[in-house]
Amino acid sequence: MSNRRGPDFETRMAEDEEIPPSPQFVEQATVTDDSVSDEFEENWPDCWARAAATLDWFDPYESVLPDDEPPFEWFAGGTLNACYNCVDRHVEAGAENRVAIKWESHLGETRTYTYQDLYREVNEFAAALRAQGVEADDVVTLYMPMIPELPIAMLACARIGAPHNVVFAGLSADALATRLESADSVFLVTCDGYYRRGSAIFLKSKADDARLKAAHDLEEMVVVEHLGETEHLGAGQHTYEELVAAHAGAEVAPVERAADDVLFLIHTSGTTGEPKRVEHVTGGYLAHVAWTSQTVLDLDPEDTYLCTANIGWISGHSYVVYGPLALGATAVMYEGTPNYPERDRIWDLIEENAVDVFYTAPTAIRSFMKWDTSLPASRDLSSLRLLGTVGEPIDPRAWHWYYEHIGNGNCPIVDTWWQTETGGMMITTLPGVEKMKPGSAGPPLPGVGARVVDGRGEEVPVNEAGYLVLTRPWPGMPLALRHGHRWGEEAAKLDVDGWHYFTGDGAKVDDDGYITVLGRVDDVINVSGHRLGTMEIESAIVGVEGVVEAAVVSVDDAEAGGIHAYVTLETGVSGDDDLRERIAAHVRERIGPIATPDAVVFTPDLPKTRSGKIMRRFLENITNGEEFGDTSALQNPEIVGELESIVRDG
Ligand code: 6R9
Repeated sequence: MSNRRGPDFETRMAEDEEIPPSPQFVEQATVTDDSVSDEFEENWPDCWARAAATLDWFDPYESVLPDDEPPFEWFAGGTLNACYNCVDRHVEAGAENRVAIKWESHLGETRTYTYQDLYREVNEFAAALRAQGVEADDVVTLYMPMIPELPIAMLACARIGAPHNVVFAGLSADALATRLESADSVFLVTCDGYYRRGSAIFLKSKADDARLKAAHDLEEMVVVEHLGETEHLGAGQHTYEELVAAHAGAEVAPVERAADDVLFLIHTSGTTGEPKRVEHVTGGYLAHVAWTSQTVLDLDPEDTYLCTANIGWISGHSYVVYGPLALGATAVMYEGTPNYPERDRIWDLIEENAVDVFYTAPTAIRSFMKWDTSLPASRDLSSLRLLGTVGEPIDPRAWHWYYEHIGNGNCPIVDTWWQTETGGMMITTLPGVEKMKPGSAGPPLPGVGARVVDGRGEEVPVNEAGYLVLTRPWPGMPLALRHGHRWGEEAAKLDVDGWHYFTGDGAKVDDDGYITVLGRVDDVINVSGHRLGTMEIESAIVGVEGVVEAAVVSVDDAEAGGIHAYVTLETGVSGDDDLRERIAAHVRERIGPIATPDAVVFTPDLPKTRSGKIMRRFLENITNGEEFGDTSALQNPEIVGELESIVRDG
């Protein structure tokens, strides 16, 4: 397998420390009975009824999973509405005054929505969307920053059965246009702009650009006046405020959706140049995220919970919005970044709101470590009961820092492995039952089948690296996998018997069945927790005049992170700083700032196999100053040494 792996690979391979959850935690944990795994094993797939039981169904399902062959129709025959489950039922149960969303702006201004407030505004906006012509199954694209109107719009869509298609606000106009086309979406909700580190970013103008670039025109655009600077509104464009006011007090009955009706679309990076469209369905997805919020995040309705993920990505969909709200908990949401206005922003939010459960990413933890340990120490973080991480492997050093400096040595950490494609958590400890091993995510959740195999599909020996495959269907699986698609290019590489999904990750298993995820082994790279496709970035780079070929690799330095691009040029074109800047600008325009290369290396050639495939592995070795292996399979082995000296000598 490729050695796309973190700098701490060796440490993680050697780690064998075990830490039990504290007795105080176990005493109150939602799941404390270790028979739950056996019960799921003996009673599979019916065990997943426990996840479905976290929801209210209009029509009960007839079968948990009618067949063990595709199509996998989880909770077949059941009908429900995700918005009803996240909002109405809590109001009906008398929790109308409980806070659903507590939002803080980049300047510290707060807005609080009780479940009753959420009910009112979601209904009003649902009525407004209907009046704009949105019907069930019409896709509504949401290009919005971290403002309360984003979850409100998601829930309003869910209420009327219109799948949403959230596009991360940091992506460019081109990226939005591609995603509008991919989703065949003619409705867009956006906002005039937002602040990031004190400066305003004008989103509406990016949305207008995307509108011109997309192959089809938009029918309606709704603009939230967040900066209060909405200039010109064209035909078919309305402000959110005006629409909601026009439907003040409106109520819209939640539309009954079949368990496998689509709840939302989301695009992620795959192994091709195009974004990968993933569709999640109402019943299985919601059951999966509600159940894992309850059992893994240990959330109770009384809890206040902070997840730092942006709603533009899957973590925000599942564990800022749907999971916590389905359980009726209080979600804290903030605009901006953890270091603006100050580097103690997160600790401030935790103290102010007496946050019980905190879920973040290793990249954020590494920044917190770098910033200053005295910052969290100066705050009262004693409300915290459980910590979680997601997005990339966490090295034991960062794990220990998190455990000691944030959790005060008594909050369990759940290191949750999952993906856009899985919808919800798949591999993690159950915090009240299982010991933690820093650096290792843990065993597969009860009911989840995961194996680490070699290229022939054989299970690899304990503690040896192999490919991580999921071997059983799960409720949160997306539409394509339900219907038996193999997500071709990935599945085709492995020869595994029976139904399986290849995750694109490398991993190893220890003798307790704990899985340590080692990182991506396909053409997807993980840069500071952002998932990016090498092909996507390379296609953008070759779009620059004078460029012939490009290959990008990720930098292993966990703190610096980043992307290096190796680029060949047309004869006569000079590789200078001006061209470097044009390349960077073009990537920003095509994808967004997160994909911009940190270094561009001009080279006469790229290392290639005899069949002409670029061997990024050698470029990774060069970038990261590692030994490179056997180059004899290359058609141009001499280029590896040449490139090494180009990089070394700057
Ligand atoms: C939820 C999310 C998925 C990829 C995944 C893997 C990496 C996520 C991880 C982890 C090690 C963990 N990843 N959680 N690696 N330990 N706890 O991040 O979705 O953006 O689709 O990324 O992230 O490489 O394949 P997504």
